[in-house]
Amino acid sequence: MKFFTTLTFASSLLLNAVHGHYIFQYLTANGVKGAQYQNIRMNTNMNSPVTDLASNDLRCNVGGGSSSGTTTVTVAAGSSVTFTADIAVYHQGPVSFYMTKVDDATKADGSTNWFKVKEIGPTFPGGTWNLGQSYSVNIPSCVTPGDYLLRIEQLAIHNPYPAGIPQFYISCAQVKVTGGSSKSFSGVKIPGHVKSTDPGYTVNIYNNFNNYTVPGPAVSTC
Ligand SMILES: *[C@@H]1O[C@H](CO)[C@@H](O)[C@H](O)[C@H]1NC(C)=O
Ligand SMILES: [Cu+2]
Repeated sequence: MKFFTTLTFASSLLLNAVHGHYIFQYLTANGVKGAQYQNIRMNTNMNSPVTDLASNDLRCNVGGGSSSGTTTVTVAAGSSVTFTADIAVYHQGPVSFYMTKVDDATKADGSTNWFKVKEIGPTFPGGTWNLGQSYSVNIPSCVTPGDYLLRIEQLAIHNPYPAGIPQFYISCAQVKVTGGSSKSFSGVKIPGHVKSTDPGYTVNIYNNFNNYTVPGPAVSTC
């Protein structure tokens, strides 16, 4: 058993090194695509995913707990922003977007409450996932103006669970929202937003896959 564990670990390290995982590195806001990591916090874990459901790295990826040179981009409430990865997403799974209201996006560590603003699940029949290189989200039109961390999460299902542990591919953008209204959403803490018992986390997507609930809280709407 020990042998197999070690072997599996070693081969997954090898796999991570060999196949290039996708990292969301670019943010398009106001119709302008920013430079690499200009408005997205840089990670320090190469292209490895986060898999520990209790880790603070689930907030903004490993190394993304501080801004380290990333600047904050001003965006209007209601406008569309897009995250673009270096290569297209190829592991099947849902995409979610979260926001957290902060005093200063360049200083925030993501320990404040996060609310979900959009989720992209599979389409049925067939259970087809939206795999792409760019994913867009509208900043809700009703949010309180000010600084936010805006987070994308792609949860790569690795069946069968629990031998295959889902992988989180995460990036956080720093935005300053203008306009809007005065709505504030209660939100949830990260880590803690996804549980190891969530059907959308443990599901086998190759066997009787007829419905799917994206993990995390319900989408907050205006
Ligand atoms: C599919 O629906 C059933 C019945 O409501 C539910 O028990 C199950 O957890 C759902 N599966 C997923 C993956 O969301
Ligand atoms: Cu992989």
